[in-house]
Amino acid sequence: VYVPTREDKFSFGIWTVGWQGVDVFGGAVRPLMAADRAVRKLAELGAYGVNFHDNDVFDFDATNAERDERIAAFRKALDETGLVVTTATTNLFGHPIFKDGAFTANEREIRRFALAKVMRNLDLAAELGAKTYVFWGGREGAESGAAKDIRAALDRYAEGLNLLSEYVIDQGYDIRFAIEPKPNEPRGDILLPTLGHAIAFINELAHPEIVGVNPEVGHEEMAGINYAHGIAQAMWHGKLFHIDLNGQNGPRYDQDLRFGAGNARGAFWVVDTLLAGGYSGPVHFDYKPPRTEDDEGVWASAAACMRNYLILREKAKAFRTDPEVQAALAASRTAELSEPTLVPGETWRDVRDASVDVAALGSRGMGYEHLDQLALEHLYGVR
Ligand code: GLT
Ligand code: MN
Ligand code: MN
Repeated sequence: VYVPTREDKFSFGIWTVGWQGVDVFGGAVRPLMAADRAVRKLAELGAYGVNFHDNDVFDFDATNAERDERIAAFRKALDETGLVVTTATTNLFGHPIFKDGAFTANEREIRRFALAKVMRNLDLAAELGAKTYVFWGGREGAESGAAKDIRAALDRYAEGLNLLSEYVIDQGYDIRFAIEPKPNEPRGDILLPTLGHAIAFINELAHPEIVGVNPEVGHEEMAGINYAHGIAQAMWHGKLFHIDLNGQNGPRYDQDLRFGAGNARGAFWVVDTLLAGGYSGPVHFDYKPPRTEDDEGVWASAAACMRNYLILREKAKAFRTDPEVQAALAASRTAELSEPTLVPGETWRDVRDASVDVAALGSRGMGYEHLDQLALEHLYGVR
């Protein structure tokens, strides 16, 4: 049990297991990992797919020959393992040229360079079969007030995504975009800080139909937001194109813990929400094996992401099928929320003078404590 299969559609960013542990206070603790090694090891562990940045595969300043060689090795590993490239993205944050952003850099030449970099990797993404292309705008933001005209920056952000949408459409690529929100880090304040900001922004774009979101557990929790509620709303809008699952302990720096660590109770509701909403995209993990880990620890943590998802999936299903839970849900009138407030044919005239038993309804408890205790007992493993 809890052994991942390809049907579970687990995928990982190449940069996750490949993270060398460089942080603000210290250098690398692990050797460089080539993308093809990550692919082979992830396949062994039972993953289904991968996601990559252009520069996870080849260096920013690679010559064309070096680039081709790295891509060939990556492709060979994919072919030999059967791992699928579900998703791709662009590194628009690592190089000093992006220190003030990519699509929203004040300097126009940098914006033009960023667009070219994305288009080039969109070609590779399409070639490798990726269906989703992620935009995490980590450097699109500011540390101070006057540095960035936010409305102009949003104009440029939209201009960039509109141009890239047109590129994908003109090239006939079967690719959709997914914006990944984050409130801060590495910039002091990042544009499109939460799911809600991103969804509202998408509605202003020229091709909103091909743009959705890629919410990350930790990023929403850094903003103090309930991730399960967030993805439920994204699904309600038809915008949950992709997910970045990981773990986080409340509002602090981006921890990128393995999925199921950190806010474990939140993770239970995340899995429950994905099941309820019929999410069918890749179950993608974006985490960082802590700096304390050696190579063995890296693979232990990658395996744990998948195992924790499977454990929580079992628990969520057991919770939903438990007769006591079903009785508690009924006692809490949860199904009644799906009934429209008006019956067909009614108008505001029918409720304008509605009279209800205010005292009775006001004094009647909801029974949520009992219901939630049942959920916790499933999670704690005593039911
Ligand atoms: C970076 C970031 C992630 C994003 C990746 C996509 S890169 O590691 O921390 O949250 O998903 O660009
Ligand atoms: Mn993160
Ligand atoms: Mn992410």
